[in-house]
Amino acid sequence: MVFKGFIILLLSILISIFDSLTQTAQWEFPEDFKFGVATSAYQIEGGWDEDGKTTSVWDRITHQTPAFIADQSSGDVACDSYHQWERDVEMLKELGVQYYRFSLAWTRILSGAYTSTVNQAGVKYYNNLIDKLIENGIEPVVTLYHWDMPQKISTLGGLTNDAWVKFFSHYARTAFELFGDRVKIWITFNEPNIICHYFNSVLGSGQPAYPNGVIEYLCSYNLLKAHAEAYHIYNREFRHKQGGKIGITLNFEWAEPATDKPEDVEAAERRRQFDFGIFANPIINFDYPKVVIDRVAKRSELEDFPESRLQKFTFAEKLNVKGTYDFLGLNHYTTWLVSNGDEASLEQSSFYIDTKVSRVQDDSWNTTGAEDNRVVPWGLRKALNWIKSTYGNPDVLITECGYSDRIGNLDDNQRINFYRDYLNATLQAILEDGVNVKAFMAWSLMDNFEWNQGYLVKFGLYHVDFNDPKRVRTMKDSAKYYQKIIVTRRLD
Ligand code: PNW
Repeated sequence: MVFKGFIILLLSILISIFDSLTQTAQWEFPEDFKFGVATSAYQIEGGWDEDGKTTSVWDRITHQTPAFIADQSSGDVACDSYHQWERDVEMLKELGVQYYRFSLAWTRILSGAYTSTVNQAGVKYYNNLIDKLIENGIEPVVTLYHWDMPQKISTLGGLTNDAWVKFFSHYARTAFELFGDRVKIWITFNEPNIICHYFNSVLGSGQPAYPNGVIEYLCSYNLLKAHAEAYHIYNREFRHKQGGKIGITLNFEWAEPATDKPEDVEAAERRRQFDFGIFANPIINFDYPKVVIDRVAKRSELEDFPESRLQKFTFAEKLNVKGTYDFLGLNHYTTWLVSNGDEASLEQSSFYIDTKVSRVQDDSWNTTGAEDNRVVPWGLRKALNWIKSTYGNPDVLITECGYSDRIGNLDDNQRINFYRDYLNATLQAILEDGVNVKAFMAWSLMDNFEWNQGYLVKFGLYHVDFNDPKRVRTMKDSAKYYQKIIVTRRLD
């Protein structure tokens, strides 16, 4: 009897040890999951007119209209990565990341009035960087367009001119030719919705910076066509010999219904479709989302437009855009509570007015140190689940996620908490919900030029001393934390 009891006790102890072992083994990032960090050319490189680089819209706006930038600064020098790139690779090595996402400056690689000539010095810069990354076992994830449009192309109307498709295709093909032997993950555009809906003067169309419900859709249409063209070029001319992957990065702030009322639930879904679906649906499913088509048509009619302001695809174009992705890039920062909005005055017309929602953030959610984006980790999990169910569970690379502050302190505990919670949400989405998330890239490797916030808002895992001509970089505590997660592949 005693012996039997002993055996049972022993067995149950063994079972519970086995259980806890397998459970902890399971609560880890899957073997093929990659950790990385992200940056973009204009935000870090500097060297704005060196070695044959031509002017981009960001060079133009920072020089011509400094008031557009909160601290009247520019990316002329930024983190000086044009000269300090070896230090950047050292940091990546120190972090232990598998991926480094950066963008190419179109104006560094192609020169001439309409960017038809290869600029060897610019090519050499990226060759050096890419070679060094590979030498150190870090895979380059390369964005072709992270907002630094050649100024000349902007004066033609940028993305509102369909010649954009030709300019961009030429640039994309050149990049595949030059770097595709080593770069295996390509991203055509960073955040089309920001490009077309927010700063259209600087980023998209070359038109004045006011929301415009005609320009925004024209920009989206040409952007999707250019994306598809780049994808097909890769497919036809490069994939068989280079064997890489190509996708697009969309920005998605989760839209949570503010109440259970059907009109708010509907409004939240409308917002998701206007923000994300407008680009994801043509690429993954087919055509623009129905709610976008219907709503823009209705509003256009109220505004007395002769037809819908939404730039429609022909059937052939819909087919050509469909399926042009190997993965979906996701940038995620925050979450909003969304409710149904009123029909705005008919004097104005814009994408946001078309969306017909209002949104707020909950006061109980923690603010970031820069007080804009609130910290809502469950929003990331919901966004990932929505992508899974809306688009048939495509492979998702989280290409940006990060925390901002204004102090740039090295003991950045809030940023540590942020990464812990957002990485945990990612892990839940993978392990509990079966979402195909394949990578997480922290924004950003280091403090850098945060667009119209200049150097006031800091996202870095590394601090950068912008008063030092060498732009000395120092590891923050969050970098050490990320380093540890990358080694252990688990959260505490
Ligand atoms: C992303 N918003 O931009 C960009 O890809 C990065 O270049 C940038 O530095 C980073 O986020 C941090 O801001 C966004 O207003 C800009 O919703 C604005 C918004 C979202 C993303």
